[in-house]
Amino acid sequence: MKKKIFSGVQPSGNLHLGNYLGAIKNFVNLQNGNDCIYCVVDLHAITSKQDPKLLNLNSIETVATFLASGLDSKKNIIFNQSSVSAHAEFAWILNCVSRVGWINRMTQFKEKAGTNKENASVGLYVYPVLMAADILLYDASHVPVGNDQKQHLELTRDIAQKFNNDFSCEGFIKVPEPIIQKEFSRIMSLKDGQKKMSKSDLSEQSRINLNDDKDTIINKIKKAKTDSSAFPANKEDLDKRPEAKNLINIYCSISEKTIENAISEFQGKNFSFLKDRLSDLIVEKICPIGNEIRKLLKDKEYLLNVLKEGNQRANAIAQIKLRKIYDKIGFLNLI
Ligand code: AQP
Repeated sequence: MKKKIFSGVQPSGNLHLGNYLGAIKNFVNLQNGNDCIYCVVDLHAITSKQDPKLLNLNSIETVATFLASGLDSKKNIIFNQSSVSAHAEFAWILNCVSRVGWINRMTQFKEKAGTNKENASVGLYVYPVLMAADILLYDASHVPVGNDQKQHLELTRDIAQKFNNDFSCEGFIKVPEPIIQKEFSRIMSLKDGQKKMSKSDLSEQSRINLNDDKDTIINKIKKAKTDSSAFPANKEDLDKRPEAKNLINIYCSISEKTIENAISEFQGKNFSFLKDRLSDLIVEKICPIGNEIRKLLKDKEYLLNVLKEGNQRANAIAQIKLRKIYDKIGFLNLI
């Protein structure tokens, strides 16, 4: 049966290998045979401070990355969140449905706010509610995300169910299912195997950007952190060694090999052998995407038109749902 897919990516910096392997690769596979909506979630991006000029450029580059990775703008709706006002309007309603205790449990807020929680934006705190609004507005049946978003998806389901209970409208807000890859769904920093690869990490060496050139990729993998022990002998040994595990995970995710196969392939060899093979593989997979991103960015008009068309299509769906939501709540629906 056709799935209704919704997912988004923040234009908060260069997209990286983690975004690709954890999310975008999945978006591309899902576009065949399903109704897919992919959003440049710029409202989410401003939960952390953004330079306005960079935010503008990053939004355009995110669309270029979607297309360069293989998404088809005719098959899918590709749009930017701030151009469809229903997202912010529905998020307010869901802020009133959600419970503070639920939001307090979100671990991503704790990680991102760090030790200075008092200084984090209120937007960062209620970010998962906006994410719920994004998904529920389109009656999405499935949401492909990286493992780091699993908790937010569970919250989205709770919010959907509470809305239906509060307004006695069972089934009106569709309760979505997550699509999370079973393996390799969390790609870690190249500098710290316990920290996820992230756009906002201050160290460029911590991630492979999708627009990195061949030499940069080779250099980053060469400098990626490993440990001084011999190559892991088995899966149990690998599990105790986060940096080695991350490099093998990336290798397996791209080559679509199993961990067991990779361990036997590299057994008895040193890490530089794995790093050479891994660089070759990443260059082969990622450089064509980077080249295509650079080519697409030469025609910004085209990229803006992709968004404009997507915005219209998304807005048409979102407005109909929002009016129905207003009716359920008892707002005077005078527009
Ligand atoms: N390291 C990762 N491994 C696997 N999946 C990942 N995703 C992000 N990082 C990894 C997945 O990519 C999709 C888009 O993510 P996002 O840009 O909307 O937000 P994020 O998860 O906050 O990504 P970053 O890179 O960490 O951004 P910043 O630093 O700006 O906060 C999501 O499906 C996510 O799961």
